[in-house]
Amino acid sequence: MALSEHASCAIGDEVREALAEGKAVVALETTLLVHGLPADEAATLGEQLEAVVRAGGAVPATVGMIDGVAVVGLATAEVRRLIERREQVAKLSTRDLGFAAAARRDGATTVAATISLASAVGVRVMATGGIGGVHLGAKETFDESADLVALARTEALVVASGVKSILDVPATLERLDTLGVPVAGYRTDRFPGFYVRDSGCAVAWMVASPAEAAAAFLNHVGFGGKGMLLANPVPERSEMDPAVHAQVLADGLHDAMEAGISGADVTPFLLSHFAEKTEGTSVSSNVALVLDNAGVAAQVAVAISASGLGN
Ligand code: PSU
Ligand code: MN
Repeated sequence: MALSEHASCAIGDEVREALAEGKAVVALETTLLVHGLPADEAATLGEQLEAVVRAGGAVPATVGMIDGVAVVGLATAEVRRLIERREQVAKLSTRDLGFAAAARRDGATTVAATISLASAVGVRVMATGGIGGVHLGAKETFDESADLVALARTEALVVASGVKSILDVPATLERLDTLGVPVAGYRTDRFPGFYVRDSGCAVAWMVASPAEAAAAFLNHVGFGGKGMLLANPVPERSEMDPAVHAQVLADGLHDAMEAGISGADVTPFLLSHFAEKTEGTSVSSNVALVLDNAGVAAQVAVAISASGLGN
């Protein structure tokens, strides 16, 4: 996708240089920092994520919107501004970009908006915690994250620990199948369940190394495919107790229903419920898994750029 002259998207200097030199770049989203985690954790995590990407040999490109300008490669101070002013910062999915730009808003980008912007400037690898998916009760509400269709139409390899456990995991996998988005387990044949390593669902494909992931993605794109999900489970030592997880989840879903929470507010509501009820354990597994995903994404981006077939 090329951006038209009406859409302004700025590229950070370091990202621009890296792209010109064919160096590996990894896109990072801001919704998880601004609307998914408590502010204290988020500020540190934003910087840690960039450091992990660099340690893996790639250049980080954190994506968001500042005063209506979409930016691929935000400066540290800009990421901080989004985190600090979170109340005024919009959660931007693909449908929101144009309106937020016209209104000169500050915005944090979801996976959908992040891959759309990143791929438009030539960055195809992205890391996050968990992608959005089909919500429980979607049969009545039709609540399915735009992340899924964005993956279907955007050339992007997203490294994530599955989808948040607060979603309907089997339905999400069915939708990805329908949309032609391959899901590969990174060194596992189980689909991860975000805070836990096994969601109870299997994956069709498994890769054992960053090079294998890169080869699968490049071949997928070669056959006309677009997005791909590389599912990397939370590191073992940071996994949440699966029994605690199941209980907190059931309570949270009940509370959300009672409070009449719907649409884009469901994810932030349940994530903060988890943080509160597990006294931060969910936050530390969330942080650990996102960092691990950033490291894997950097290695895959390096393997893709080494292939000479672009970023
Ligand atoms: N993963 C997290 N925390 C988050 C999200 C993902 O660990 O806050 C965000 C991502 O930005 C994802 C979005 O794209 O939630 C999905 O929101 P929705 O279901 O409204 O599309
Ligand atoms: Mn939704």
